Amino acid sequence: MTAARTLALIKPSVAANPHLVDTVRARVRAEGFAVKAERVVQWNLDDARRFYRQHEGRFFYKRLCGYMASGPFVAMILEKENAISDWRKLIGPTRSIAARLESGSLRGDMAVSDTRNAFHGSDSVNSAREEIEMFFPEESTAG
Ligand code: YYY
Ligand code: MG
Repeated sequence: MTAARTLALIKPSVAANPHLVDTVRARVRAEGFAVKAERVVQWNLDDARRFYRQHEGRFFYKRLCGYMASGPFVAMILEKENAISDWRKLIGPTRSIAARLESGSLRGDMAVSDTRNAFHGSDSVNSAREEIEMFFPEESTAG
């Protein structure tokens, strides 16, 4: 089976704590993902609005963008068979209460609210390609 790639973000509330970031990295490797690239990113509000433009108008949009621009976060390319769905399964549900019920999920352990939910994962092959290109243009596999 060919390895697939996804874009993972460790959002600012977790990225602020190096010990937590190390815990996440260890978990990522233990679950069989290879970290192909990693960088620290700081967004302004417009960067956040662009990335989450599909949610413009939703009740949580403003606080989501504020959160994502609140401090540095970690972007990673993760590689593994079924990387997209396996990473989303490992982080767990979007909503924090649901995540807490998924024992072992990273959001269950580290999300503090529906908005400050600690992690992002691409949701499709197309979004993974676009999001990887956005953060790691040198890693592009297009063409
Ligand atoms: O893909 P995922 O991050 O799990 O959820 P989305 O439905 O794409 O929402 C993006 C982002 O928006 C979510 O990670 C937190 C925030 N959000 C929120 O603050 N409150 C909600 N009820 C739903 C989503
Ligand atoms: Mg999403």
